[in-house]
Amino acid sequence: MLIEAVLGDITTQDVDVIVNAANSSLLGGGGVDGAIHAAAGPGLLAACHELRATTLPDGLPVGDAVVTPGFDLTARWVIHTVGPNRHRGETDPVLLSSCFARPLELAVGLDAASIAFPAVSAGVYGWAVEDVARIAVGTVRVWQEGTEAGWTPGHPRPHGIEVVRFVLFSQNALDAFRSELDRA
Ligand code: AR6
Repeated sequence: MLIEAVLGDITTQDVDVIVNAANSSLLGGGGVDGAIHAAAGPGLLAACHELRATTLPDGLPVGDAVVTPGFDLTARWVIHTVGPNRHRGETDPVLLSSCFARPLELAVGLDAASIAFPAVSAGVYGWAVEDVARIAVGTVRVWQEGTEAGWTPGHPRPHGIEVVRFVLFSQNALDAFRSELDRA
């Protein structure tokens, strides 16, 4: 499984799944959330309204994740997660770690081979991008080790994920993720 970091716009990534840094309402916002809704078209907002009307009447809890189709995006699926908001005192790294682990679990259930993440909580929600990078890269590595424990090549793979891509919107964020990836 390749774990990589690139500079770019997550909405144009040619991957099976992109992850959205949403809010609990799931009904849109600014930042990467606004960009994903704009690129996916109105079907995405309608799907989010449907989730709120059915399985998520109180919204999506912080650290959890939910799947919708990708509509007009190249990505087949969007996995929406809600990062912890430092401005509301949500400083527990376990909550942020869950924003990377839960989408990976859901992506396995979708038979996805590739998934792209933004720097969840590093914008409006006020986390330092260095902290997000450390938690994100650490979580993906721990998830991979746990999932592949006991697997020997030649036997069926425990998951189909081949590429985990962090898509960063600034050079500063890219540097933070690359420096974590360079750590052995
Ligand atoms: N592609 C990749 N990364 C992006 C893009 C893009 N097109 N646009 C912004 N980023 P934020 P949060 C980066 O604020 O901190 C929304 O209003 C951005 O530079 O989008 O989790 C939601 O509705 C930053 O590094 O998400 C919530 O209310 C990172 O994505 C709230 O913001 C995350 O910034 C969530 O705040």
